[in-house]
Amino acid sequence: MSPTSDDVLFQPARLGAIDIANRVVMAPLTRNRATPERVPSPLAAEYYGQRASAGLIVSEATQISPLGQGYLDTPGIYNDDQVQAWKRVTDEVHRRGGRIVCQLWHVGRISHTSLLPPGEVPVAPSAIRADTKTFTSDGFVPVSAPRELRIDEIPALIEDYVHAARLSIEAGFDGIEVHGANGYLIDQFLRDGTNHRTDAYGGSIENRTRLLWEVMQAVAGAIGADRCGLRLSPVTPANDCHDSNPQPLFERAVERLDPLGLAYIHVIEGATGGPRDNIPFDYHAMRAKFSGPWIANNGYDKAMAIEAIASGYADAIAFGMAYIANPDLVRRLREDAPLAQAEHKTLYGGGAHGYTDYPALDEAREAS
Ligand code: 8OZ
Repeated sequence: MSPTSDDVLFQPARLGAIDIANRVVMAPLTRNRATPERVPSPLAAEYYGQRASAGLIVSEATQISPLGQGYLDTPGIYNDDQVQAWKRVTDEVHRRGGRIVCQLWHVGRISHTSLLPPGEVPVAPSAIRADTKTFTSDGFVPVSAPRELRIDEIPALIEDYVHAARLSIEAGFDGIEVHGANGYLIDQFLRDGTNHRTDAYGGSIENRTRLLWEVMQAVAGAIGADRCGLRLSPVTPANDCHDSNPQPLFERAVERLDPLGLAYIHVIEGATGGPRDNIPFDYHAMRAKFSGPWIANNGYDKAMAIEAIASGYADAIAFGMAYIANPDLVRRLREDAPLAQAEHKTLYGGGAHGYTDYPALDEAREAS
């Protein structure tokens, strides 16, 4: 019996080595509730556990090294305390039948010296300061001027991704997702607005996609390509990043990765968290360059999600904002139940309120 069109969203699938129970993915969501030691919040196990009915959870962006941090109170995955804390999260998600990957993050130039080890400044493909702000202990401040990463520093940078990928597996994650989106370090290398290098990592599309390709090859070699995903955002204006010709750039980026056999590619369509049509881009042409699983994201509702999967374009759909206030989003989508709205002032930072206290449908009905 072939599934009815509604059912396609709730069918199991495989993303590389990761079996998912349905096609609803929880997108990575920065919540700024880590401890001052950059260890995930003690509440994180409950928060992610509440959302374990997602086919796959992508963790909040998690820095691969102290230099990869760009905001206050975001967690890392580069030391043992972090591994132990993440282990509690992955155990709880698995206990509740879910799957979770760790999103590996290096912010590059989107940082401030007050967040970095003493004497360090943010690193970037080129010494071009972003016209944006970040959140520090002094509130929102302009990001610091970055320095150009030297070519002889790139092997150690790649090693930081590998180390974080290995620690992710040690912490019980089902895999990793490299954060190649939203104007952070890898995206800064991809785009000609932020990458003015004249060495093997700048200039041509082959050169600008080199770091991404080397990182993906290295993490795949360390933990298995079928446990490695990647997130990209071809036309987002987030974090002051831009490219003169994104279509061939992103088509080549994914075509180059295709032979690796990655678990999936995850694409933010349009402006992250904003309009889907800010800049014209042919996502189907990009998708055609990659033969593995595809996750689409940004502003999808149930009907759009069903259409994207039923048409064969995507294998799963990631929901970000909806997951803040709807821990049981899968059930709500299945039953066409109303979606709760997230409270904006508790998105970033704070404690349980606005984090672990959004009720599931049954509790919400009992309370009303
Ligand atoms: C919101 C606030 C801070 C960081 C991203 C990791 O845009 C983020 C992020 C989102 O990918």
